[in-house]
Amino acid sequence: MRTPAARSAAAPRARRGGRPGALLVAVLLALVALSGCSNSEPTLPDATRTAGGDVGALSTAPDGFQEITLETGDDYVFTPATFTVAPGQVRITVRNSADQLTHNFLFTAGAGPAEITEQIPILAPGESKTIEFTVDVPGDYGFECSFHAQLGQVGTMTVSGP
Ligand SMILES: [Cu+2]
Repeated sequence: MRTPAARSAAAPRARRGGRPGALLVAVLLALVALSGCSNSEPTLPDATRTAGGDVGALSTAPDGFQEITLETGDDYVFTPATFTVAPGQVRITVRNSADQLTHNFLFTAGAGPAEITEQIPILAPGESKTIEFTVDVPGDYGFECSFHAQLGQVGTMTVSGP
């Protein structure tokens, strides 16, 4: 905690050598680390995520697939956690920008009006994987990281009506 970098980051206006500032940073970091366990709402902690320009934006590829990229990291959140597609072909890419946490991506069994069995069984830190499927039945399809669903790493894909 006494490295020059830590001191300058902690307290540009250091009080008596910056130690109180460093402590405050340590407490804040601990709170950020704990928030995934105590908070079941999959909200996005802004400070921990650098939003890539393509994340969360639904587009239609030349081959007709609706495409969207989700991101996850060293927390228990998918970004975005909710999105909407039209009935048809869907291509979902999940990017794990974490340094530490391994995630996965699957549609929660029995949670949607129809079954979607395509999944990403394992997504290591730094990996990006893509699944493709066709969905016809409108409604809400719950998805999750099965490793961290208990910690709130869940979301919903809505298929709009015709
Ligand atoms: Cu996870």
